Amino acid sequence: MMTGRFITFEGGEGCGKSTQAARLADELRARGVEVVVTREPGGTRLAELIRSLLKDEREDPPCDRSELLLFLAARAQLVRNVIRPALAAGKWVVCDRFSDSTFAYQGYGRGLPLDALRLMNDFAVNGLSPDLTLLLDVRPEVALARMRRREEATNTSSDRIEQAGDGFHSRLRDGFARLAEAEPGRIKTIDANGSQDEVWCKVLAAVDAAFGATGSGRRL
Ligand code: Z5A
Repeated sequence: MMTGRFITFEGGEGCGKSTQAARLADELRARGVEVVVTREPGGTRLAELIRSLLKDEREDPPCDRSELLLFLAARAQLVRNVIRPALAAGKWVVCDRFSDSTFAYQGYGRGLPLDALRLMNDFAVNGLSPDLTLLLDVRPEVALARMRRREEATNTSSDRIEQAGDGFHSRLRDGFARLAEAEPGRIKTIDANGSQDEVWCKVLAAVDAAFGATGSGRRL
């Protein structure tokens, strides 16, 4: 059976994941690779509904444990209905956030126990792990400036999770760094403070180093 490749983008908000994920998908398609681009939470009808539940301002916001369960429910659905079928068909999947976001946000950020998160996440994904994770690391002030510019351009304001506060965001960045330290083979940290083109060069170099420049090689 053919198997595709599974690439995830991770990082704090405003790090440029969505921008770079779209660019990578375009590049891979130009190289003749069939690509599915998706995101978390979301990517299926049910998971997009869960996304709205999680992101919208609510009178009854989810507590930390129900927030976790909602993220995992969305992930289980995405893995079962989109990611595994695509990989089995030999397609490459590029996903904006995946399990590492749960460990960083709900674990390091919210303080839920990591051991429990790993067990529960493993149940949700049924053992699936990305072949390559690109962690886009930006200084908080750079990310904040990008988010402000976007809010001004789109006339929107920060959502519930984005408003979590400075302590949360520094725990988050530190958490992502620890995850990368623990799995240097899978998680590649990319300095994402520069321009979109500068970051893109680093993203492409990391993908080519992992899979070969044609896009068809195996992970080294
Ligand atoms: N979450 C969680 O808690 N647990 C989980 O398990 C999962 C998620 C899966 C999802 O929000 C939220 O859910 C997220 C984590 C939590 N929390 N927050 N907050 P989302 O999907 O709506 O948003 P996001 O994932 O945080 O992404 P984002 O805010 O849209 O940012 P991004 O995708 O990293 O960046 P971008 O959209 O590509 O770029 C942001 C802006 O900067 C945009 O205007 C770009 O044009 C601009 N940009 C991008 N790159 C650059 C460079 N290099 N220079 C200058 N400007 C740039």
